[in-house]
Amino acid sequence: MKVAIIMGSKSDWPTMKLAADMLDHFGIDYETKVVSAHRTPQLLADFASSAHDNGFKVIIAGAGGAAHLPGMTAAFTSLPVLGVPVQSKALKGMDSLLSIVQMPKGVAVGTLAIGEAGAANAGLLAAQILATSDDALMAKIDTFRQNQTDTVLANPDPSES
Ligand code: RP5
Repeated sequence: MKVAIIMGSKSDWPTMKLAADMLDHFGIDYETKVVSAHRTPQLLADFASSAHDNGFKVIIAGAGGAAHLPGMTAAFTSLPVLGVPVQSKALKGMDSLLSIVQMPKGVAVGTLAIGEAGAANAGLLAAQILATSDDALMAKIDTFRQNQTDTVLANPDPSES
């Protein structure tokens, strides 16, 4: 497994599935797991501190509300951690975003957008990180981006479907 997709609760899966879908698109191996900073803190410590030895290259961590999972994961590993603020009911994900993005200097989390766009882009960014040492994967990402550009340019009229 090259990428770990962890999340604070099963309820995060409909959002975090978009990260998995993106990795599927590029044929990248990944593992998905519920790891909660608050409900299973020892599991988080064990998982994050052994992630490098277990072969992971990138960790995507999604959580909502008081979203400490990405930051605490980054505290236990030097692997790149991509944080996805899951949209919360009470504060629409602003709580998640601010909990994840304001890391203290010296411990980095790459924070993505709130919700599904952030999850999909976390998968894309993980692929781009892996592609720095994988030319075939870089070519797949170039193709993905070109297809996206071509689709927009081929459909310039916003009133047509
Ligand atoms: C966080 O609390 C999870 O990441 C989730 O977004 C939120 C709510 O969790 P549940 O109460 O739905 O399990 O830890």
